[in-house]
Amino acid sequence: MAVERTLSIVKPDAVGKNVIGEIFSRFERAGLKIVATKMMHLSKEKAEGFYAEHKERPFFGALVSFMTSGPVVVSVLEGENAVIRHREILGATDPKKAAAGTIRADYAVSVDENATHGSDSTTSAEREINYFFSKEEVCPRTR
Ligand code: DAT
Ligand code: MG
Repeated sequence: MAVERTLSIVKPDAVGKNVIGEIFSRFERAGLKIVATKMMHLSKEKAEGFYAEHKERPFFGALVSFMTSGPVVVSVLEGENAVIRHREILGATDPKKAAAGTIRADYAVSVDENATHGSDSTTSAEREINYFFSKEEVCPRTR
């Protein structure tokens, strides 16, 4: 088992539902540690750059418009196998397919507005963490 870091986003729909703390609690109960976090309202350019891998997809415009519709909470989580464990807690991309008890099953209503983002690999995680956070903003636990 390896200690990993992953990027987590509470998307505008979940911030609007006022469940930031509930979502953080689920990460903490699973043993994932928040080592960086901030609230921000993404610009169109910032959202487009983050989702650049999807720019040819038909839903890209709607995705960018959703991600800029309200503030988000961007965090770095650290823990054993953090990338896959975080994605398990989020559930499937489409909330209709998400397992009971996952964040997307409980808080998302559609694939377009699905409450949360989680990096899909350690390679993506490194790019995504560096996209939002400077080295100084990530705070390893010292106690
Ligand atoms: P994930 O967020 O689970 O990593 P993804 O990387 O395939 O999923 O897609 C990024 C986001 O784009 C996803 O969270 C919601 C949106 N999306 C994906 N597929 C979609 C679809 N078929 N219709 C509308 N939005 C979609
Ligand atoms: Mg993805």
